Amino acid sequence: IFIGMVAGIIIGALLQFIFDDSGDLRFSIFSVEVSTYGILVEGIFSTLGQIFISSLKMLVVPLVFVSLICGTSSLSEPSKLGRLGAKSIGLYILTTAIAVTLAIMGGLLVSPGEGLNLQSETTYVAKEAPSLSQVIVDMFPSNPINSMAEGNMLQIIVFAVLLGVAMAMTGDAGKRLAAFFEDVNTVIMRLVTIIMNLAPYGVFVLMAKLFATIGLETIGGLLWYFFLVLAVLVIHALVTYPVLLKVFSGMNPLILLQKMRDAALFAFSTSSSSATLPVTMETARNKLGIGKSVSSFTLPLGATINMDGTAIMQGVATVFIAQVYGVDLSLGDYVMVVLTATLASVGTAGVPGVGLIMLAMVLQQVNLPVEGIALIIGVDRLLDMTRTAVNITGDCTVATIIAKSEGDLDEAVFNDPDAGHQQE
Ligand code: DAS
Repeated sequence: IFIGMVAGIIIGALLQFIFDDSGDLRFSIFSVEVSTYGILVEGIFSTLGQIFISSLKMLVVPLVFVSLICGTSSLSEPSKLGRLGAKSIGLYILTTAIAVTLAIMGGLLVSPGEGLNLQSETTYVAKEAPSLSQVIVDMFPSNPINSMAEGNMLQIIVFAVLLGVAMAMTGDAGKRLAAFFEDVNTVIMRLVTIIMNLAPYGVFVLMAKLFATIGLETIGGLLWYFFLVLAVLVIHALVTYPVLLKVFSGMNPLILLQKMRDAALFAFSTSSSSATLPVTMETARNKLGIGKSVSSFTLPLGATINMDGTAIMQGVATVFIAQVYGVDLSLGDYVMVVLTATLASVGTAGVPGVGLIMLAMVLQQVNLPVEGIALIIGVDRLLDMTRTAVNITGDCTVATIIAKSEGDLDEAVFNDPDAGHQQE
């Protein structure tokens, strides 16, 4: 993907150099009958780029619907849903909501997309902010099939969770259906992998078109966006988590961060919370002293529904894209972004690049141009690696807090700097 990005930037910049803004050759070396620029940039790059973006959007509804059904139907056995479930889900939602709020505040403070005023193919008017009670009423679908057809993600999420809970409470029939959805989920995740394998080519054409048509000031905005996401990720990992750990468990945050190093590096290199889960579990048990009953429940749950890093990217990206396209989002819209990004991270499986697919959903929900993803997709891989490391750090922080509150934390192991190394 990185090579695709660099190649796209080079080709795009070359095209910008050879052709002027109206698409004519800057130097009349030879008379070109059909404008190469038109065929290349408006034709091939634009078409292929739109196909790639559409294929990302294509996955949103099935991915969220099925992965949430699988998540809730396996989760909501009454035994599991007890205190542990309530604490885990409560803390995961809390940390993710803090993450998105930090991201939006950062975006409004730094305003990375200010003054870039790109025109999107269709004009976007931010819809008037619905009242909070209306937002809650609108979350419940009167026609779930219509919600899917419209891509109304909050309604799809609510329907999937209710269906999952009902399945878990319907004995054999529910178990058969859950097994069916597990298979569908496996196939859809394969489809996600296939699409993400096309990402290098998709990123190439998107970046080539972008850099052939945008001005230097937008590149500046892109760099602001990139470093702002990194900054909020670092703040969330080094401030929010340590404060929450200290306040809710009294344990030493520096020890946790130091012990998370290996797992965080693994997450960084794989960009996948799910792939990192075995390492996260080993770190939790052998280095942090978190008992089996808590770690075996909260960490798999966290790898699936707790993605603070992803929510941070989505918060900053939404503000950036709104600014770039000159759309003024209202406070109600930002509340909707917090809600959707938090719920989106619930429906996001921990695989590379899936946070970007969910971003399409957040943008749709606040009526922003989804093609704005083309602006940031080129730098997303490096951000994905960093936010995945933040995602699993959040999982371990919450697991430590819950283990302490459940009396399932071996503090001697937690405070022993060499714990867990003996086994290696
Ligand atoms: N890479 C995802 C994860 O595994 C997060 C993302 O795509 O944002 O956590």
